[in-house]
Amino acid sequence: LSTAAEAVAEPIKPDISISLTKLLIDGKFVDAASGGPLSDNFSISLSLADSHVCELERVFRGKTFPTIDPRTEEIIAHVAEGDVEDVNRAVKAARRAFDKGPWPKMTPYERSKILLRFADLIDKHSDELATLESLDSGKTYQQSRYAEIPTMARLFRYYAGWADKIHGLTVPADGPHSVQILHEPIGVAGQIIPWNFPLLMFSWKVGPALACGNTIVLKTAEQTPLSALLAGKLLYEAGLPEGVLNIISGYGHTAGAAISSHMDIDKLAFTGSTEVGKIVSQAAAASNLKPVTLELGGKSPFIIAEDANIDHAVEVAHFALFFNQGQCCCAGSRTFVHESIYDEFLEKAKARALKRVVGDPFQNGVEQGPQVSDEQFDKVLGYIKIGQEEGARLLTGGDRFGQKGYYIKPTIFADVQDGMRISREEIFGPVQAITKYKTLSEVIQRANDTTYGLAAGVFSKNIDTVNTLSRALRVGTVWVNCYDVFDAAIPFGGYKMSGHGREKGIYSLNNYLQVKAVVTSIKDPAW
Ligand code: TXE
Repeated sequence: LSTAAEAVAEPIKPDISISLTKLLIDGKFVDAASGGPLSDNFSISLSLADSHVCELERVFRGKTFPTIDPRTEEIIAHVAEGDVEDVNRAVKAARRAFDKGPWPKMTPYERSKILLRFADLIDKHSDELATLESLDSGKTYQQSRYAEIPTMARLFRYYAGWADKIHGLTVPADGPHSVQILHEPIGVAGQIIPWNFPLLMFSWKVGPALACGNTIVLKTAEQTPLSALLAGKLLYEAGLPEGVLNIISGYGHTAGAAISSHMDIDKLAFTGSTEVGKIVSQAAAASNLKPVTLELGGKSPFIIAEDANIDHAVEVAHFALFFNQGQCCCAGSRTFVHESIYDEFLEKAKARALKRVVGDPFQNGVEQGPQVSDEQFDKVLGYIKIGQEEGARLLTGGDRFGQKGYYIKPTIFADVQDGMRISREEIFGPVQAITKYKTLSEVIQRANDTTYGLAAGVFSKNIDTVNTLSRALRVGTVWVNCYDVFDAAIPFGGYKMSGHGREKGIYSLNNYLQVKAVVTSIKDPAW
């Protein structure tokens, strides 16, 4: 395995057949509503070849769209394409499942048991889930199978634990009143997720919503529709009542817009670009003012102080940026290195990037697969060009890797200036931007000089440096001498234009609960 070209010339054939491609509405897999039904004997009467029948079925039985293997640029499968009418069907099912139950009215213990059974099924089907995840997104199979799928199961066990521990308060109010504060599920949740972590984003959103007793209409990203359909099937196998979770594959401007503007959806949770975050917020406000939580982009600083262990810092800074092909909202995409260690850091960072193994994500030992899509591939290469034109120093990489597939060489720019676009805008690819700083107050000011505020990394052994930075940085997560440590119990979310609200942990429950005050007059306060 020396080049991606070699790997892609003979891409590894994962051992899976794609059987789930329809929309999951009301507990059943169904075609998209668009297009008329094809009469059962239509193909027979015309004596068409099989391939033509398939083609006609696509045209007449309901809209579909292709999902692409980013290793080969070829179609993996045609997937039902949900649109407004399908979202309406899904909302109707979710509404009924919420209003009539049994889900919100079930005992919390029963809900908890279903989530636990689901976690067991995730473990049981982890090979299949990981294969679909990697095939559709291009992330390495090792990462899917041994990090993300176990984390998914862990998240559902965490939320199963919450299901029977959500309760309100009693308040000692003035006057002869008994006051109960009830925490109730919010209703039908609309959830729109991206393609960089399809199953983890599914889990961060579906886990708390179900634990709190809500029903859901979830739209997956058009680039990665496959794995969530299997997850949905497994949830129903675990005992989820019909209609509680509905999954719509489809595009943002159609199905996504229908969700964010729906009058009968009570809450919207979105992860994606800041640009679309604004659009869905406007749609939510303009329709029924549904509350919105947003997890958007970032331009996270990774600060390496003069006393840091350089080898460790190089490795973690590399991981912070290149993990998942650089497609992480919290990627450490502005690396600030103290001037006293700058040259040594650059040399070692370059050596590490050159060692990074790029290739077929199903090959053992590969660290970096292809970008998810042609659009992202073009976007990242576009930013590499911009960086060169702006005068940043290209240390390594800078080009595609191989001739086929959306592979990009691990790329490093040094001497990046704060005003450059590669220092201000989200690249979302394997492009590390390194810059030099002198003083703590200078780096605090520069690190905070961004419209984003998702995360930061701090590398230092000096407790004063660590305390000063971790308090001064205007971000939702600070990782100190580590990066990308995710745990079900740790809240995640952004300051500024990285969004609002928190996912995971106890804070995520608030997104899916209403607070009701019940004030009861006490007839005889004499006691
Ligand atoms: O995001 P979009 P894209 C950033 C990253 C990336 C850029 C563009 O910088 O390069 O965004 O990626 C749905 N109404 N992030 O174009 O469009 C869409 O179908 C309702 C950061 O893929 O925001 C998908 O399900 N929904 C991010 C989801 O929004 C709409 C992860 C995200 O897609 C919609 C992904 C509309 N009008 C990209 N338009 C992160 N925070 O992790 C699109 N969608």
